[in-house]
Amino acid sequence: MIYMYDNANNLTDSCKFEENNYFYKYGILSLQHLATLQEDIDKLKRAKKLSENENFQRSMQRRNFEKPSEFQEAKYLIILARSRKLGIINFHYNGKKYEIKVPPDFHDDGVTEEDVEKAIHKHIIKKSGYKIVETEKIHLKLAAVRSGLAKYGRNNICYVDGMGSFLTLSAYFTDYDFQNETISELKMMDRCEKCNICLNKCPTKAISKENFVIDAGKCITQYNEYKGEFPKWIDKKFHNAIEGCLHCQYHCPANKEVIKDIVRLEDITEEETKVLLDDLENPELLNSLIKKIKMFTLEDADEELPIIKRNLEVLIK
Ligand code: B12
Ligand code: SF4
Ligand code: SF4
Repeated sequence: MIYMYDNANNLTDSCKFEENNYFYKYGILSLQHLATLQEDIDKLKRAKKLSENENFQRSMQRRNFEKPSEFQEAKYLIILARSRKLGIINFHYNGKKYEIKVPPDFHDDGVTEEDVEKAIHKHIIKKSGYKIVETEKIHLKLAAVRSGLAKYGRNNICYVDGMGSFLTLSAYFTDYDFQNETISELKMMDRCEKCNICLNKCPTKAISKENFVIDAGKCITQYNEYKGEFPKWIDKKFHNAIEGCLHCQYHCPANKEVIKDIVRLEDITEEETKVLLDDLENPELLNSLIKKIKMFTLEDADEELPIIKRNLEVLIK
């Protein structure tokens, strides 16, 4: 694992830790600042800067910065970044080998929610008697930036020193009192001022200079993560990953080092690819395919396999 600290932001050494060879960094935010974060979002809504895309709007409606009613004793939010690796997987099909990218947060790296919670108690809280409650309801990038953990890239994704943008964010309410009221400004990385690579590489022009928030209705991920036919305006050539899209991160200079550290997933054999693409009946091969791609479990296969099949078809057929 390549892991560099360039100390470009205000983080102290105590805000990073390693557990079982996985790297974490965290920020904290006093709940006194929740209203400020909500106002950041509301301002964007009032200025009509957000995409009208239905899926995106549904996701926005589910999110807010309210303290959970069942945990009124909560005092702080812990925002955690866990470094992730780009995955590569070879699909063999009709005598050819296709090397396909699996974005960092789309394949299971074996770390469970329980592992992460244990690591938080061990490395962050450090004392017994305190509770943490995970929340997926908040806008995680905004909380990460406002806590000083991350900065935005022009591509609207968060960057953490040493991890680039290859990370998973999570957040936890806690009753532990960090006695720190600091809140950081909304910041874009300095290097983005003189760089437009992501803007130019985005095949659908979802990134623009006029609106810092991407046009979520134009982002490929909005379509290839879910079931259904691709809209006609998404050219087949635009697709570049088994799910999600990597164009605005792959070519980013802030990811130059982390991109070298890939994880090679096990090759998918001709027969296994045929189970997926040509509906070859074989439960055993289907099982081994699911285990190798590490993107979902057998229980979710009915939902997920048609998505992977459709995505792979545009990449290799
Ligand atoms: C909805 C969603 C999507 C939507 C919309 C994406 C978006 N940009 O909002 C879609 C499906 C398109 C999507 C795509 C992806 N997503 Co997504 N997504 C989410 C989700 C569920 C909510 C995001 C959200 O709140 N968006 C709303 C916007 C308004 O929030 P925001 O960008 O933070 O808004 C602030 C800034 O824009 C800023 N701002 C506004 N103007 C200005 C001006 C300046 C100068 C500055 C500095 C700031 C600034 O202020 C806003 C707040 O006031 C989060 C999980 C979560 N619970 O948060 C994951 C999440 C953001 N996604 C994630 C990932 C990895 C992705 C993909 C990279 C996946 C992939 N490989 O394909 C792509 C990236 C696309 C992109 N370029 O952003 C990660 C991001 C990790 C990281 N490194 O940042 C998250 C956090 C999931 C996770 N648990 O880790 N995603
Ligand atoms: S490609 Fe350039 S502009 Fe885009 S996020 Fe990376 S450094 Fe910033
Ligand atoms: S993930 Fe792909 S489509 Fe979405 S903004 Fe980035 S480059 Fe554009």
